[in-house]
Amino acid sequence: MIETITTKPFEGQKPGTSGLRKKVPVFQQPHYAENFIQSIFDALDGYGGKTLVIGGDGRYYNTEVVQTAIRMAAANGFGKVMAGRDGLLSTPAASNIIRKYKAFGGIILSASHNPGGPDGDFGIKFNAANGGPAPEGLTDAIYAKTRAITSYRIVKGPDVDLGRVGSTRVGGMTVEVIDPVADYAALMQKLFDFDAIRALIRSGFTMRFDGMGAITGPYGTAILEGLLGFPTGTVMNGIPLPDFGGHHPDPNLVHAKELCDLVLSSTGPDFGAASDGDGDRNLIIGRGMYVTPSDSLAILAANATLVPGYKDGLSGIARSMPTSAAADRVAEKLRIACYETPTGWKFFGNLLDAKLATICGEESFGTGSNHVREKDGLWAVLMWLNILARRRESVADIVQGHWQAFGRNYYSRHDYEEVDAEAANGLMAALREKLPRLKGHHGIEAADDFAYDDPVDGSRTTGQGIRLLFAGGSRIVYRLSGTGTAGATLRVYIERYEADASRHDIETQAALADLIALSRGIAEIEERTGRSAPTVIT
Ligand code: VG1
Ligand code: CO
Repeated sequence: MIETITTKPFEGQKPGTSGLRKKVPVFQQPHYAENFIQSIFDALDGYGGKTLVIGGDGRYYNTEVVQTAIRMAAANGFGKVMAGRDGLLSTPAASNIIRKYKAFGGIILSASHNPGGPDGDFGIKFNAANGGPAPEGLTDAIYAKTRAITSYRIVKGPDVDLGRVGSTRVGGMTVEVIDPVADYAALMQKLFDFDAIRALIRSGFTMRFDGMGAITGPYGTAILEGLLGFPTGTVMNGIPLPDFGGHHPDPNLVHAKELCDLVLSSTGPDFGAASDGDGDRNLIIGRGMYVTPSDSLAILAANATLVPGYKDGLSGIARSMPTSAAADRVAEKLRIACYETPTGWKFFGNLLDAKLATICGEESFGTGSNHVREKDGLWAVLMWLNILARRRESVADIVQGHWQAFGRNYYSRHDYEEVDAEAANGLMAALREKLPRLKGHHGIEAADDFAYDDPVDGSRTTGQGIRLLFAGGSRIVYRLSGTGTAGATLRVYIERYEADASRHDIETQAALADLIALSRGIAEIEERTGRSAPTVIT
């Protein structure tokens, strides 16, 4: 039954910010997915007889790779696979299943916020027993295995019926097909005051949730409409589709435009939210008020004790380096630590495991807590709902009140997508070379290439983004994306702190105009990439 198939390494199977992401046709090459999955197993030890969780965001090619991964897990000696029905599991739900059932780890099939479909993107990542993305040491080991692989093991046989909850066997291994939503919904009910949110809804509070044709549709429908009682139709684009209905499942002002237009209008619902392809990102908007992810992190942290799951307070806050310093000000007031990590959720795992941080966030619409080891879109939505239910103020009032108390960190990210990779690398190299000479010019107080020393395991990660730090807390940060699949994406993060409440209502791009111009000039963006403006501004 077990076959050993001879294979040869593929170039470039190096995991990025969050797993291996490539175009679907790349993954469809014979042996391509198999090589990567075998390399994951080859980099691991001691999984014989243990449980592996498998699921994905339902994008095109999901089912095929779920079937392959199940048969390879059987051939490699796992004792059991737990798979979501129809091969579906949101990323935070998968993290929860791994933790709850003490699995050895999980394989999550997703390219997250990247578009799907036959010409879209696909991805594979491994999460460890703590439920979190493989740390760097492990992704490096997986990559090394992909470069040396000579064969993989797979059980031959018919496909597993993934359409029904229940148990079957593949080779010597048990396959348990589980409801993808139930355990996650149970966890949310433990953390949040559903009665308080129900009372808020009865008082006339309205919301819209955009599933973006991706994985959170079923979760949003079950929890928001089913358990909480929001009216049917509150969840839009709620059915997961292999191509996300043609949407780009990235919950931001550009790609969730329909929702944003609706909620930002004066007649819109009180509250709007969206999630991404695999359910780990969140967009939060109130009537007439878009909440930046950096502000959202700070506000959730400042109000966390209103929520049952966090009533005893936070041990610490962690944010990725490019995320604004709004959360730092909250941590300071709460007299707790604030950690600054490189981009990517894998860097939060150690802090959460060691109980150094309770809430974490990234400027890229990612927020989460110690309840799982991934960022969690619906969790953030429920945090907001619970806080709104307790405070009974509008989103706009809560945000403005927060700025008044802490000051406002004007913040924006400018993405230059799919630029020529050589030009982008040249731009970063030139910036790096310039670093020692920048101090003292344009008000720059310090300039460096961010490096992180993990306080738990002592590992050091270098080259995580060029930072220009100005007097008064302003910053410009440059880094190249590690999740794209075509060319290079240059991300420029711009931030300015404003303490004076009478200057908190300036339009963001206008408030940052000087720094934006400087960000383009110092890095010679137009000269080097031919781009006079970013493709996406969030
Ligand atoms: C982007 C974001 C980063 C996030 C990562 C994965 O990475 O900037 O903050 O953790 O996506 O999110 P990059 O390297 O392209 O900047 V997801 O929802 O795509 O798993
Ligand atoms: Co995602």
